[in-house]
Amino acid sequence: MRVFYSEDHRLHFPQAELSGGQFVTPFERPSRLEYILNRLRKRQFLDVVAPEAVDMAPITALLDPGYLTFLETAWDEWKAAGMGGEIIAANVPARGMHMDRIPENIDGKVGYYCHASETAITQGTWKAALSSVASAQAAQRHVAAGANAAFALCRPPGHHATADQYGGFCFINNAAVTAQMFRDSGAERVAVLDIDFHHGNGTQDIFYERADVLFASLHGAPQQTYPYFIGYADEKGRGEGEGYNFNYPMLSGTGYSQWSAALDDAIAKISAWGAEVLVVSLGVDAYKDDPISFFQLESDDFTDAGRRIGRMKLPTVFCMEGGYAVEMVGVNTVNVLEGFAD
Ligand code: Q9C
Ligand code: ZN
Repeated sequence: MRVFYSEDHRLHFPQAELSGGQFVTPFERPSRLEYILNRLRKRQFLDVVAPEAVDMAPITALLDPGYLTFLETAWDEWKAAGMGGEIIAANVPARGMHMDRIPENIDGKVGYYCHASETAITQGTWKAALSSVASAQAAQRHVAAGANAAFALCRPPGHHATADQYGGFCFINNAAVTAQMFRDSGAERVAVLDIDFHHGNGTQDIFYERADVLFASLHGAPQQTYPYFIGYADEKGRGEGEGYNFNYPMLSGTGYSQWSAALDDAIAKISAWGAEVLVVSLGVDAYKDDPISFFQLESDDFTDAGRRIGRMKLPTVFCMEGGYAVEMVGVNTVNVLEGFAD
């Protein structure tokens, strides 16, 4: 399986994440990818290539152009306004306020385009986010050209980013861009399967009213974890999209028997629908020792999950999402890929 990876992810390394009332070293850090690359090498995934330059056209077509301009210019505006440190959202539109009037002041704009203040923007964030989506695009082209699978080793991750909001360590929704590119290259039915521990709110939102991209997500129940305000089982899509969104929220302590039953159900939905291609939002934070999650998956369970996904026999792009038990993030990620290829 070919792996697409850009060194430019390093340009995004915030010093601080607001976590439990304190600033901590961000959980989403560059070393995550070192562990994954080392494990790939060890397990003979030697076909690792840098992506070509990002193709902006499918990104501006799918996402909000004002949001993209904001991401591109936010750092300079923040500095020009005389603010130090890193960009952190402090004021967000809440119940009873205007949701659709964009402030002029950069501090206000940050709140408008952000949904969770743990995620900081730094000088290199925009370039890193573009390099991340470039890997997803290269993986999509590789599979559209006939490969049966590819792994986009994306960082920063993407599934929490909507068309016009960042948060949850995500800025550009790599999996959503990948799915749309499959549609543009002729696939009629594209499925996105999100096995990251957290609900893929961004991907759900982008395709919520569409019947051509089916979304299924296995995740921690929103009453117990981020993103808290979305991810319930009764969110089934809207309008034309009704019946094409499947959420599997699960409570703290969930182990592989329950998790894999949800996976099997999602796989059955995707297969019954007749998906032609699959995009997997591959987070491995369902692991038992993940520092910010509460499922109980063992490393071998990831191999088994990959095997179940592989039995669909669909052309597949894996996009890296979360996973923060840094020593094991490599093993668990590569286990999914090995199970898939079995
Ligand atoms: N104090 C992904 O896995 N909450 N994003 C962090 C830590 C946000 C996770 C809580 C979690 C975002 C891609
Ligand atoms: Zn996650």
